[in-house]
Amino acid sequence: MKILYSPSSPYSNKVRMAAHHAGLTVKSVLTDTNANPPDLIGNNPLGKIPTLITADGKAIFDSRVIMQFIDRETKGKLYPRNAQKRTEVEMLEALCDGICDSLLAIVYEKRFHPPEKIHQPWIDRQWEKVTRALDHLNANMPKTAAKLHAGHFAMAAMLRYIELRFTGEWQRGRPKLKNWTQKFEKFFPDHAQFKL
Ligand SMILES: N[C@@H](CCC(=O)N[C@@H](CS)C(=O)NCC(=O)O)C(=O)O
Repeated sequence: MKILYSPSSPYSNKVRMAAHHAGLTVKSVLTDTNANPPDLIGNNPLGKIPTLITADGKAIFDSRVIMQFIDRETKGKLYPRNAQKRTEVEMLEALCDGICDSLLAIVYEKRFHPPEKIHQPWIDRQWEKVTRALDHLNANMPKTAAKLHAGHFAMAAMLRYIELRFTGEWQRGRPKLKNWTQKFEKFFPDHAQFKL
């Protein structure tokens, strides 16, 4: 089983940390999406990472589908069994992934356009979503203890990504969020393997 990934991809980071935590053995294969490698395009027409390829060659994407797959393969290591708690965890994951979607939209706007074509109102709109969502998270922090779940990995990956691309720009006024990574890392001792 392998995951096509890039170290700076937050969704890849989420699924790789989650697979490790759940005890699923998966090989990570460094993948440059810009080069459209056949292994990626042939398995995922969207050409996006993460893409998981099972031992019998079946492709699984996107990251939320991969997370559910890992959960089933490991008999429920990532999501709570209780329906209401499960929805809460899935919502936390969706929120953190959604923040990453907006951050990536900003990064790609700048990366793939010549300077005169960069549309600042689009960037501002995406950043508004990010700031609203971060404020919401800071006011509604998930309980974090030894039993980690999918939402924790999504949040850890998102915070690593925002710090990588928007260093020092998100912490002000959000002390709980700012201090959360330290707490998470205490319960996920192998975190250093997954630094962005
Ligand atoms: N919703 C997808 C998003 C995946 C995604 O956008 N991945 C980025 C890297 S972080 C990518 O592959 N970008 C290359 C491209 O869009 O061509 C998921 O959760 O897996």
